[in-house]
Amino acid sequence: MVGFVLLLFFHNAPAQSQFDDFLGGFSAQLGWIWQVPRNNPLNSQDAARMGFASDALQITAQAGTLYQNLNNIRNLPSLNVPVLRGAWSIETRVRLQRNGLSSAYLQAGIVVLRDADNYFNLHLVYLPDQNNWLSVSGGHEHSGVYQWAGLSGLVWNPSSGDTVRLLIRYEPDTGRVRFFYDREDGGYWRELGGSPRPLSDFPALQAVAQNGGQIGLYVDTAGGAGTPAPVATFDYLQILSDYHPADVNQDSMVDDADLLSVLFAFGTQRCNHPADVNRDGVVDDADLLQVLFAFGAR
Ligand SMILES: [Ca+2]
Ligand SMILES: [Ca+2]
Ligand SMILES: [Ca+2]
Repeated sequence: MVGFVLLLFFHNAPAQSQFDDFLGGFSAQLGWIWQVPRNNPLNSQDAARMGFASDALQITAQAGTLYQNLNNIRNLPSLNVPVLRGAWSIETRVRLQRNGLSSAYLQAGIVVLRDADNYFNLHLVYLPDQNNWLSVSGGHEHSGVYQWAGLSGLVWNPSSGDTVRLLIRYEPDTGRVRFFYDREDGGYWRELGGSPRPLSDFPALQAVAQNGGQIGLYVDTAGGAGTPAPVATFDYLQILSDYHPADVNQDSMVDDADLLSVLFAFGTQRCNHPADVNRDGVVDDADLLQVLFAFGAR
């Protein structure tokens, strides 16, 4: 019975997770990078203005942005991701302190990118036209042209909380992507106005989902200035995505171990056998071919 339950569990939740709690630094298991293609500098790291609290990544904001052709953002750490599969999701928790900054659309959150001119972001933002109160919104750039994503949350006084959780979640059955935030006021996850949306509404997000790319965290002063500088504090980043179907042993790589798994199970007829890559109830040469064709994929 236990085995049956476990089998069900693994069948229903074949998620490949990238999670970093920022426990005093970046997780060594994850390959964090600072490079942002088409940004100048390519390596965005400015070590003097980033660091770690006991369990959080802190970035002190400075001038520099991905906006339009400016492409000079600093301190944008990201993870390389392969194709996103199944009901993939991206989540973070961020606190944004405005400190001495002048009125500006100061923002911090998740950025999903192919390069500095093709990205999607979901962020916590101060609204200069609304007494610098906070809200949640999104934006995206396609071939260097920035647009508001048409997503909007409630507007609230930052004295009642300057921390949110942000969540992007794909629905494979509908092809739509949904956007949520939790401002930790007891209301839990709220869906943004303008959500859900077809993934194709956001070409850069769709490109990363279908071809792979980078998922990172950012803060942007949006042209504001003043001291002390704003600080963005990221508690964690979590990316969930299904494994490649040919990744039989679910170690995030299609390689000879998966080929051997298919060979050793060759001829087996059983429901939900992991080596039955094409899920037709038998492990045979069709599954072997799928592993071979996917060899090296993540
Ligand atoms: Ca740009
Ligand atoms: Ca594997
Ligand atoms: Ca099969």
